[in-house]
Amino acid sequence: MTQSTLPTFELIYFPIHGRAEMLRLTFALGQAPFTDVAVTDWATLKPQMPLGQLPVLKETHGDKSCLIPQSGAIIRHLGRVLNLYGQTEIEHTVVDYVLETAMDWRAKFMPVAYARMFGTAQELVDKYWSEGLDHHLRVMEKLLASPSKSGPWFAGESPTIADVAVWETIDSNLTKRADLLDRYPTLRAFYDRFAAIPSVAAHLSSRRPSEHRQA
Ligand SMILES: N[C@@H](CCC(=O)N[C@@H](CS)C(=O)NCC(=O)O)C(=O)O
Repeated sequence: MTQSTLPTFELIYFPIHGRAEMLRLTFALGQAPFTDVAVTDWATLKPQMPLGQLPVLKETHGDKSCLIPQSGAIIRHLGRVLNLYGQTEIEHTVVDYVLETAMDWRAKFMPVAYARMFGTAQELVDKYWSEGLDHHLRVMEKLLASPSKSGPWFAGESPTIADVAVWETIDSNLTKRADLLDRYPTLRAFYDRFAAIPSVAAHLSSRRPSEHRQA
């Protein structure tokens, strides 16, 4: 879709990075305007949401709107609509498996990031920082260097939603371990290259700070 044929987007979420920051970054990468709806009265809104959870994307075409739940479905939908899902069948598939790998990492990081809220045992938190994190970074470095694809991005010559998911997961981890990329120069270059994309840089310079520091 061209910019002029895009629907209107409202991204409904709490006023934190959480599960929505990947989606905000996707809009930034795709240079697509959207309204960032910061929910404060959740008790009232919850029953109106398809699954009683957030994030939800409200997409409006003329007088018709639909509500899309599930962050994984939303990022893939935006990937297709904004042409950030690779160009060939194999690139679509690479995007899928890199995205899934980033989500696996994120699932391991969340109980660490929100340790107090999750009641995560200190032993598990320590294990993540001493072993788990390096495992995920090595996996990502390997995927980025994969000989079966060309180009500097995870799925080829252009950045996709896979790059968004990996970048945001690295970024969330960086809020707690600022030196984590010191031993991963390829990932450091990827992180800096993505952050320097002008529309992404514009989002980064104006976004709300991450909640992970205070978690
Ligand atoms: N699998 C869902 C999980 C959504 C989810 O757990 N949302 C949380 C916030 S991150 C939520 O809405 N919590 C409030 C509630 O369940 O009432 C997704 O990825 O969107």
